[in-house]
Amino acid sequence: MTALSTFDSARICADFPILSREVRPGVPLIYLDSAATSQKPASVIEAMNDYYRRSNANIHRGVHALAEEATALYEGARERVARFINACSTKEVIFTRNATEAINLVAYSWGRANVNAGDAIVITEMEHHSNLVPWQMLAAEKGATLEVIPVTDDGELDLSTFDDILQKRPKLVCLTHMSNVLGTINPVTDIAAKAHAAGALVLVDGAQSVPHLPVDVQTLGADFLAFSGHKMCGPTGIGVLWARQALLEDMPPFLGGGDMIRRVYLREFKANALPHKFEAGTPAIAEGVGLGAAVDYLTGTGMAAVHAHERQIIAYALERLEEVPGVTVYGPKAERKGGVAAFSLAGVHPHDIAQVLDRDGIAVRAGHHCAMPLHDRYQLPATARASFYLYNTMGEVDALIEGLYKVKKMFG
Ligand code: C6P
Repeated sequence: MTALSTFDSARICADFPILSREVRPGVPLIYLDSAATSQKPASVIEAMNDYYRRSNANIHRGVHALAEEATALYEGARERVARFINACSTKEVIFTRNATEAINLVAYSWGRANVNAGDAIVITEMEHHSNLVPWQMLAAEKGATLEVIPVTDDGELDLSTFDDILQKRPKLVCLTHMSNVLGTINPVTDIAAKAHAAGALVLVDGAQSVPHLPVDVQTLGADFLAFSGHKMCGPTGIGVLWARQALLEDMPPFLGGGDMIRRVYLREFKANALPHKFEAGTPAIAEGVGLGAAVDYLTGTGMAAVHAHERQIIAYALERLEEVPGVTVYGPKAERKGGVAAFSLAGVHPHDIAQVLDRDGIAVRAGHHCAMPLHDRYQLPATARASFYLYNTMGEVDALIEGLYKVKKMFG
């Protein structure tokens, strides 16, 4: 493997102002923490800046010029997101605060209307807490049970038990498209086909997949897909729930208030049409505009190219990490995962690894990455994690490896 990529990383890097900063004088930033949140291109920052400088107004309410302009910008972002994931209609794109809120929306609205005592909900051992806790809360409230798909030693879903689990006729199967720790890309389409044949719906946590690979909801097989703007070059404070229109039509509203109603009487209300039925109150307008610009940026770059670049980076990163004595990388081989490498270094706490790397401006995350049950599975209190995106280079992988040799030297 050579340290070469076909991607024009220099051009991409130049689009992200933060990537040219020094963390401390003389120490340039090497940002390897995009699974936590991605950096933002200038076009996103400028779109939000322009919105506040030129068009700021509340949306869906006023008839004045600014209100119409702001509404068009926000709804234009919804159209971009719908195209990006190939949704059938903008009615299927609900803006939320983040992936977490999108999953909670399903748990509260669909879950409380459809899950009853004794029903089963399927989760997996590799889920982020956002795709565990809402189902734990729902199951506790309703007296439902949680069935768990385990994870193999190699960091893949162990589907040998799935047929038995489906015998219990679960109402819903919840799984991540890509693990934020192992990087595993799960075979969602196959799992969804089996789940549907057994009468279950499928919720996919796309927080780590939608930013990194082409995702087409018409072929994915999911019924619900949740993702966050801030991990896909967009701002914090905006996320997306995509769901099949027929499901959303049947679901009761989640939050009540302005904008989600068609008519309010003193003692009752009539809900608004989709997608507004699920968007109560003044939304994150500037953030919506920023997400629209982020989608334009990713579309312009090409999601297939982003994915291909990350495949090259992760293959090179795994090869180089494995060279370092004492390093263990968790998760499957490069061809079965996205750009995430969680690892440990024998005898060194992950927080110490992260702190020493930070001296050289290398940002990695250390901890349980909001996936405690997965860390329990491997009997690990924590891991260090390097995660890559379109702006990372092979040279940055080399810097990470050099940094790890320094960590080893320091901790003997
Ligand atoms: N993972 C990480 O460092 P929110 O916080 O709602 O934007 O995203 C939640 C979430 C859901 N699912 C997966 C697979 C995720 O990775 C995340 C966020 C970050 O891994 C922050 S904990």
